[in-house]
Amino acid sequence: MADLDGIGKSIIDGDAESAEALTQAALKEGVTANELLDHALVPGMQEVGRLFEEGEYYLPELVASGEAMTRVLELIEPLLSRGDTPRIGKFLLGTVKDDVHDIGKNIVGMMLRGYGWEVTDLGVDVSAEQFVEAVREGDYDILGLSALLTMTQPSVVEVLAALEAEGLRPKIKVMVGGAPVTGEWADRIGADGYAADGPEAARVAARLLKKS
Ligand code: B12
Repeated sequence: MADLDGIGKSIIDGDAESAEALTQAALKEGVTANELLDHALVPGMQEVGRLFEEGEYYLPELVASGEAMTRVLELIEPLLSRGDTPRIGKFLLGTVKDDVHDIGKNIVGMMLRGYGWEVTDLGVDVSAEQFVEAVREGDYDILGLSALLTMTQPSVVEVLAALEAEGLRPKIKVMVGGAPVTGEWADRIGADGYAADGPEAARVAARLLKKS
């Protein structure tokens, strides 16, 4: 029996080695990458967030859990991003300025690749100017902006304003996501779409592509 609870606990404990070993064992037993995400990894990270919020965890624990999660995501990435799927569109992705959270963004990117999107990931702490430059240079269908801090939500608005100012807004659909982001907020700032997780991101992206 795959030890999904054990994997979640290793993430919570920030024990990358145990998380990797248990994940490898689970994959050998036929557990799918999506099962791992839904039943071990994402709940584990949510618990880390709760412990941090309640003052039981501090930054070093957050960092260790983040690293354990990143190592496991690297292991399951090839399973999520199947290379043989036909390309359905081009997706530009990044975490906004002053924000270095990338776990959720990376999951969204992997899932979109799995659903057949060609994904270009600009990384973290990406400025509005960098997004604008990439949109101008490439022929992307959708831009996905990730923000995990209430403090960096204004950076999302800045990207939209910069695209507008450069006359590029009609060229691309914009999707937003991240823990503090809601569908209501996405509507309010004039984004085209919002999604709470990877599978929803793939559904919304497919819908937006049809509209464009
Ligand atoms: C891990 C973590 C870190 C790690 C990040 C490691 C990494 N490589 O990403 C480190 C240690 C670096 C970190 C630092 C900080 N963090 Co932090 N962090 C977290 C934590 C615990 C988990 C985030 C995570 O990975 N979740 C798991 C993934 C799967 O979920 P997700 O990110 O939400 O992504 C999903 C969806 O949101 C969505 N999605 C995400 N992006 C996108 C994009 C698009 C386009 C779409 C469609 C969807 C989408 O799909 C994803 C997949 O399901 C959260 C707690 C939480 N509840 O989120 C705090 C949290 C986000 N951090 C917080 C804080 C305060 C900080 C620091 C300021 C702490 C400090 N004092 O320094 C710094 C800020 C650093 C910076 N400038 O960015 C606060 C933010 C509070 C707020 N409302 O602003 C939180 C909420 C913790 C808390 N409860 O207080 N953090």
